Amino acid sequence: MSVKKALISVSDKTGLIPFARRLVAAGVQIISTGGTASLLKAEGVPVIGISEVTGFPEILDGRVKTLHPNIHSGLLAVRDSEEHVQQLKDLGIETIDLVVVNLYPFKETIAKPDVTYEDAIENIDIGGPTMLRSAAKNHAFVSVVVDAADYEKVAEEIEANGDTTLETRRKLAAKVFRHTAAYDALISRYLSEQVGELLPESYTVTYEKAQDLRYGENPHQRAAFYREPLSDQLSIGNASQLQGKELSYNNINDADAALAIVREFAEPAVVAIKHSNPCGVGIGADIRAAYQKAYEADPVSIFGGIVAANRPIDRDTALAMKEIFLEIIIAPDFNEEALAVLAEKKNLRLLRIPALNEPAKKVDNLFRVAPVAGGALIQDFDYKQLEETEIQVVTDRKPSEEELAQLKFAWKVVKHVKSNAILLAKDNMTIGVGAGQMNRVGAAKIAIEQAGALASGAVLASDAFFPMGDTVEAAAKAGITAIIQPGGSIRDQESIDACNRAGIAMIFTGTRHFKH
Ligand code: 93A
Repeated sequence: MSVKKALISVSDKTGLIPFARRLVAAGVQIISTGGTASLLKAEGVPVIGISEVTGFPEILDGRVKTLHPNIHSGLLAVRDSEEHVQQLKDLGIETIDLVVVNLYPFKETIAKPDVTYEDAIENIDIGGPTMLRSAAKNHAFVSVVVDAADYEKVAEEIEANGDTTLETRRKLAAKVFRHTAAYDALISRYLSEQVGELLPESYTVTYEKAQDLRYGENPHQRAAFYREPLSDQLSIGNASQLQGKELSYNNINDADAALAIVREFAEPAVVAIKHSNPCGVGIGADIRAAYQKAYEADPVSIFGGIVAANRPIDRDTALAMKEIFLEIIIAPDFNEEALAVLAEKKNLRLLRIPALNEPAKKVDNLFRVAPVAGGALIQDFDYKQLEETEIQVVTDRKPSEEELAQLKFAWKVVKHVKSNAILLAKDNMTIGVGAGQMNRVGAAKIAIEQAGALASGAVLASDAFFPMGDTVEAAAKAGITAIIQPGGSIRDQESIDACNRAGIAMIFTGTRHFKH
């Protein structure tokens, strides 16, 4: 078998001309549709217009160009079936051996901020996927190229042997069905969203591979990083790496945790993460001051950590960061001097996410997917922020202005600590974090012990209510002066009484922030 006829119909014409020239030089005849044919002709590549093959004009503004039995019979005929070959002969239809198609840019269209519904619909390709699927089904005989990255290999094989190998055709066919499945997934998702069905009976998001990873959480686990096609700008999938080693699985997971926290803040903030929990968070008048707080919060745990900042990194901040071993620094930008300072640390990964400069927006159609064996749990991201009207003082004493500021700061961070979570804060920095404990008072003890002498005069945040009075008693003993928690336990009164006895001011938020 050899490739005699190719059908080329592409929206993205990148790299097409040199590829088409090589096909022609190898003796392949090219059939093509409107815009593609015009381009090929203009470049001096001989083409047969699609209408010559179909005997039918391209009609309905191009909605019907290739949807014709002459095309699909030419693609689907089993070449070693006498019956098929005879049928084609009787009808005067010729076989097509190679299909080169890429589709109307649906994803790019819906990504436009001012896209109209009509525009989106018009960019649903029907004829393209149909040809791709016909050719891919018949890959025993037909080659199908949907990705310009495959032009080179296909041209080489045709030049060398007159045809592609079966192995190549099988790979190309598999790629086609991945591609059309992802294309349809995006269309179904868009249309479902338009009618308010955000979690329909099947959840169809096709992730796109961003990179292979050397391994997963541990070296014996295989892993890759996939990107959500509609991911919001403020996500690790939209980071550009400026220097350093390749990102690992744990790096990406921790970077994601860092971004979730830093986006809570409008003021300059720095977050340090270890094992997906914050070990130090600080806010300040500028990014250097915020980093100092994040560092002093826990100068031991930040070692080998991942740091995210919501302001560009300047020279001073870079010099301070350079002092210790960090895995990653994430920021909206790094100025020239900062880059020069950090360049000395070859392995240190620098990630730029320009959107970190902007206040975080709630994205309605993106969900957090948590795998469980046999499926996935899908829920909203926890974007809930505390409203002034939700604050309810439940103790005799009201928090002072400074206590209230610290309570709000602590509340923004505790939400991102694995449950059960207790967090202590003072002077715009975290000073003790108790994460992932099976009982709440245990988390409090860890946070208090870490804070040491600093616990006295600090505030405490709890991600969920106190089931009994023991946590407040531990806090009182350590000298905590104010507490923020959701409230809602049947034994809330025990905790309130304990606060009143110790002169602690406590506020309820009415919102729980479990995170697992
Ligand atoms: O409107 S369509 O769904 N109807 C068709 O019959 C058809 N045939 C090819 N879209 C169709 N195509 C698509 O047109 C291809 O998938 C490709 O993306 C595009 C190329 O059009 P042109 O050659 O006119 O630039």
